[in-house]
Amino acid sequence: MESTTPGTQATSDYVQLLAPDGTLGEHPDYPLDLTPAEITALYRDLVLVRRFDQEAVALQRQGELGLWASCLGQEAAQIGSGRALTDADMAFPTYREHGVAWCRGVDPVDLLGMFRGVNHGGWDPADHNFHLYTIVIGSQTLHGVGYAMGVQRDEAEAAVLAYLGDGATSQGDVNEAFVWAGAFNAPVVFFCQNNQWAISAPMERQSRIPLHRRADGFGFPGIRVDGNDVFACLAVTRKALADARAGGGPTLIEAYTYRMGAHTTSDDPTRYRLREELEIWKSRDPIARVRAHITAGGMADDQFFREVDAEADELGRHVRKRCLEMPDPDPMAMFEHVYVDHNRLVEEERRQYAAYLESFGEA
Ligand SMILES: Cc1ncc(C[n+]2csc(CCOP(=O)(O)OP(=O)(O)O)c2C)c(N)n1
Ligand SMILES: [Mg+2]
Repeated sequence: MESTTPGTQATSDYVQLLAPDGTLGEHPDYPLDLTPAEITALYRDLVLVRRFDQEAVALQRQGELGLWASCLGQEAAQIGSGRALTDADMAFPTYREHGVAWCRGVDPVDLLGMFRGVNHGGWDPADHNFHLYTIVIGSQTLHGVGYAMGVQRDEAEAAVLAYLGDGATSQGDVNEAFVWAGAFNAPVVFFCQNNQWAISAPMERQSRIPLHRRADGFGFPGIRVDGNDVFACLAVTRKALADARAGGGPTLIEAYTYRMGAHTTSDDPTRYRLREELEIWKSRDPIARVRAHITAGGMADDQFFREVDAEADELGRHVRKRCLEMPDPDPMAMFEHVYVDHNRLVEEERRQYAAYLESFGEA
């Protein structure tokens, strides 16, 4: 069995290119040749997404959002995998993939709508090849496999990236998705962010073996990557997606990372996990190591870092302003798009509700 203390597990069994101190290594199977401009662009992505996420947490604390699921600590896993996608690829997120949404060009403000309770989604998946957030644990992996089987039948030059959490690997839907993906050799990559926790359930309660080894039983490769290393996540996901596009079938990627914040703003992690664990993971911060690498390589000066920070603060202000300006939906809109055709029951409910609203009218 794995170590019983999350965060202290040996980390030598995963693909890592960028060490926590910013030292760049190599891996024979995952070469990555990034220009300084590409590296500083990844840094900017990481910082802006963290700042956006921080603003969303603050908005929830001030009562402007009903709930928020923070991606703090998981930025490298999300930016690395998200930047591996081509425009034609399709991504299926959970509810925490704000960094992937960023890579797909979804306006961050649109991520807030559902959490503010003013819409049921916020963007058109077809505009960004980024599906709506899915809160039902694991079901998006089935949607992803179905989509991938369509891609396969269209003989399109594309692959699917389906996200899931460590807890989701215990879900029936996910195992069924793995069976179908394997049996049909579907062009899908499962990207599991093992953030060590499923709300208060630790990783040890999900599996006796490392999650990436689950793939063996379904007949496709599984690989573990340092989920706090944006370079490694990019290189490993790029290769898996390229294999899928080339007819090589599915891959399960386990991005070994950590949920630095609460499960959601409704959760209090101090009730079930130790402060020391958080400290261990702080030393593996996904942003600090990229900054150290940029600085050591002389790729940018202080002014660059100041500009990125200023841009991040501007993004925070912008998101806050636009969130507060979001119009409340028309209450009657809930009766629209329920059925394609006329439905007697829905019409009756619509009439009753309109009368109820009118009863407040002129009083
Ligand atoms: C089918 C289903 N069962 C239970 C829940 C309640 N639930 C919400 S999040 C969660 C834990 C998910 O953990 P994990 O897959 O590790 O993802 P993480 O939140 O850590 O990103 C659970 C059980 C749900 N949303 N859907
Ligand atoms: Mg988890």
